[in-house]
Amino acid sequence: MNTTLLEELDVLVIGGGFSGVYQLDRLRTLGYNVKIYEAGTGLGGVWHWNSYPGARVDTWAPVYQFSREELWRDWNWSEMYPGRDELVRYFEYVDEKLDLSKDVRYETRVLAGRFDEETHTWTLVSRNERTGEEFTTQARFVIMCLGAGSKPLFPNIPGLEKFEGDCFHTARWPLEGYDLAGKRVAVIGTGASGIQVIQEASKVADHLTVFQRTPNTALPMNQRALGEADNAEMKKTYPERFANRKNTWAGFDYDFLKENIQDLTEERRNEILEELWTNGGLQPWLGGFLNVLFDKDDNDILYAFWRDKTRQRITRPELVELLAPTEPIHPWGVKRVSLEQNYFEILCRDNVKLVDTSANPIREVTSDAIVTADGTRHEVDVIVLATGFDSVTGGLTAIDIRGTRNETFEEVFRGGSRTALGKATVGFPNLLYVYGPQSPNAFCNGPTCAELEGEHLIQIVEHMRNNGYTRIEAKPEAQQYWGAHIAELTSATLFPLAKSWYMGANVPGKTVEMLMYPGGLSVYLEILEKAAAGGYQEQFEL
Ligand code: N01
Repeated sequence: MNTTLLEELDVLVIGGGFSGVYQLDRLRTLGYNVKIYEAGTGLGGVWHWNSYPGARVDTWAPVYQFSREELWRDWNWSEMYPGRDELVRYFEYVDEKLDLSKDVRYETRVLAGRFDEETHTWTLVSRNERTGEEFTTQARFVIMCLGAGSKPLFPNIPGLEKFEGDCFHTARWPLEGYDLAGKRVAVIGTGASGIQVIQEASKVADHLTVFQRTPNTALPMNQRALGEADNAEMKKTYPERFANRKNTWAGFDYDFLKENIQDLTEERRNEILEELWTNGGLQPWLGGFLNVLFDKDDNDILYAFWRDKTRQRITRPELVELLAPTEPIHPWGVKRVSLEQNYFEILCRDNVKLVDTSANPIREVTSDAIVTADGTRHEVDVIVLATGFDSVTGGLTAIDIRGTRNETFEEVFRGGSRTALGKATVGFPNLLYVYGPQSPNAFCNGPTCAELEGEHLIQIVEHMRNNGYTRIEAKPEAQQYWGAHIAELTSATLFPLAKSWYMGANVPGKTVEMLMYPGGLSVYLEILEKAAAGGYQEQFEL
């Protein structure tokens, strides 16, 4: 830590997405000396980095924004599911309204941190990404606002480095843009990012080869353009939508239905499902039947409904079993459900070829082709790696932060993530998470958690200040309880039956475990409230 001390802060917030912005604004208003360090050149978090063609949000606009009236009163959305560029503009608008940038250090990547037991402060080393210069910061608190997808996952495919064309991960797409027009494009991966980039690439590419390992049980987005009148109408509903979020499982303006799918007649069940499909978006999932996530028979009913609806759209017979198999590969809805716009029709186009890598894996990449196990050479100009992230924990384990036991997160999380309440980890005093491991995280709409969970974090910091405490650390017994509680909740669900990033199963060598708190946002908030009422004595050493 022999670099120049640049500044001393009460709070250092790492990451400038929804969570980081909320923390900066609120803490600053409360009189803390606080800054965001952000590796990118702008605010927005994933929306800054994921600039691939077609990137857009799967949450509908009314609840994909901050709830403060001052921020939504004059802001109009142009689409129900806004695209990445519009979301970047939204962050610029919020920045201007709240005058955030004066307290943000952009292009600043935090590399390392050490805790001083005498002063109860963190000393952190950061690098200016443009100049390469490194400097030191001291902060009483470090608040991690790293999101679920800050560390891209690059596949370990032999020869990938020998490819002489262009190759981009969706989360590291050139910010200045890249034109796929007229090119032979390969997309590896069919998750949320893959689907979106495939949809756009198919419109302009000379030829598109899609490498699919697992079919995506995607739902129709039902995108629609929004005019001024639509926005004016929507704004009348915002206060109620925002107020409802805290009572829901996933932080949306709707929640699971009360009925069990099996208790309904086939006619009634289909009526409800048809209505959910018409509403579009994620409603058939997070506004549908909760039991589907617990009961295999219930799940099979929903899968069959999805399969039959989807099959009607697949015009190439040889693709039917690959895209919407007779039997599900995994239960429906326990791997992230994506939203699509004509995705299934697009895969049937003449300029698109689907390669099933579960049966015919990628063997290697050469200078100009992707070669599959059967020896076929798929010659391409561009490879798009839509292969996802080392999700939820990847941001933390990438930083050389060592706590009181001189261990990094990479070391501490080797056997699985460990936190008390999804807020802090033993051995890392004064380091707190919003949207961290073992919190609702990816099970919660981002802006909702940024505000509602974020507010609890601010309460913790306020509790410290009001009581003159200078050190807070997770208690080992609280951490053990929280991990066991999450494991117990998870074991009652069907989530372990999918090889998904929710379970850390997408990263070779990563412990397979539920990375989020799966009890739902409303219950999580109640638990945090109870902890606050008890002065956090059970959860933290103060
Ligand atoms: O990543 P993913 P993502 N060889 O992990 C495949 C959010 N998000 O970037 O399923 C071959 O979901 C992998 O195959 P399989 C959202 O929460 C939101 O798409 O593991 N294939 C899979 O198909 C989302 O869930 C939005 O068998 C390989 C794909 O790559 C999360 O981010 C938009 C492979 C990875 O899918 C992550 O989504 C975008 C290999 N070696 C993202 N490695 C919106 O809100 C991986 N795959 C719209």
